[in-house]
Amino acid sequence: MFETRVVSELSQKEIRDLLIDLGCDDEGIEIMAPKAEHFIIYAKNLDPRAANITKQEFLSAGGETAVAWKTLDLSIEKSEVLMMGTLAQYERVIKKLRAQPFDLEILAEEIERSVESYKNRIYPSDGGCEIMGILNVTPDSFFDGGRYERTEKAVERALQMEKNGADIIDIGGESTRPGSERVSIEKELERVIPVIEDLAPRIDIPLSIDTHKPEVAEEAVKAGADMINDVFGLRTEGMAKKVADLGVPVVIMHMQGRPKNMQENPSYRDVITDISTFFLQRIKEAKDAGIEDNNIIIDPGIGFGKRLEHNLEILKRLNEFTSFGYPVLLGASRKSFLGEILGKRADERLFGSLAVAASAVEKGASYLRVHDVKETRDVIKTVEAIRG
Ligand code: PT1
Repeated sequence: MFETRVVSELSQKEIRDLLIDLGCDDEGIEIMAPKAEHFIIYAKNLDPRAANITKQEFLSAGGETAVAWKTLDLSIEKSEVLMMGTLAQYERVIKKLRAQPFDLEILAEEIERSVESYKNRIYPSDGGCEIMGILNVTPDSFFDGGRYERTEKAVERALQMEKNGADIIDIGGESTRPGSERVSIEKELERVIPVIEDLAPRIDIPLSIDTHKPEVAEEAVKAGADMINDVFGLRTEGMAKKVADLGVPVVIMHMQGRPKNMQENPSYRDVITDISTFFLQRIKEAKDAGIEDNNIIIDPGIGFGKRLEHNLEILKRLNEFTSFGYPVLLGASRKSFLGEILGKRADERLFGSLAVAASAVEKGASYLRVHDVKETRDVIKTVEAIRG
């Protein structure tokens, strides 16, 4: 009897080990290992002539590239392509594209960078996915009472999260849940600054300020915050410049609409492509403003102007965002899409949240923004142990 199994999705190292076990010689391994890895890469904004050349080069290398009918007869201004091939074929095509017109030299470079980033996910500092513990300093039941009491409780909770294994504490003074009203600069400062001032000298992990306002970002960093988490993705007037001046890392999150009305009618052509296009625009603006490449983190913004199907598509294809070469942050903890899947209230969504955490780590997320630090720590440790 034969024994046949599908063996796929292996890294170059795993492929090479398999070939050694099989008894291939060194020369054979060099030739075959790059043929065992496959990629499908999407690119848009190509001149249709460039798209056609790309298709020819892939076909000649034994791969394939899908283009629209309108690309073939040049009746379209810009083309999208879906390139398909083995690593070996990509290497051949990249060499050929370098000598071609219509910006194909640039496409060659971008393909190379995407593959490289996708294969070697970016991790913060010493590797491993990091936990960002959520500290909401907004008036809800937990923080009822006076300002002093509120600060005390918030500090206590942050220190507890540190003990439980958080790597970062994310402090927010303006709720951005669906339907939330805006908060004035003064109100937001009044909520978060005392907490940061009290906490900074007493805690060993970095503090993040969840704000889209340049004024709040500045005061928070002065008070001891180490990074900025911007759910508006640097779109508030003056924010990109402010973050550049402060010289701290920033999370650029995607949101369609504003919290007040973002869930009214979310719509996308393709949710992954649309969010990717948004990231590339925002990253360009961030860099133009003077923000350093290694200070940028991207976040697809689960629940921010997204229907259930959009949130699920993002989670399923989260790995695609790693090809830009920036760490990916995900915030899905206890969110309402879990309520839609499970039919459970926010306080009953722990296991759903942990399932999302496991899946996100597996797909290359570098940071998880969560309420349940202790439980998420175990999930990350376990998934990373399996991945090796
Ligand atoms: C997030 C995030 C955030 N989420 C980042 N910052 C919130 N970087 C606040 C719901 O559908 O994902 N990434 N800051 C909280 N926002 C929401 C949104 C909370 C939607 C709940 C929902 O329930």
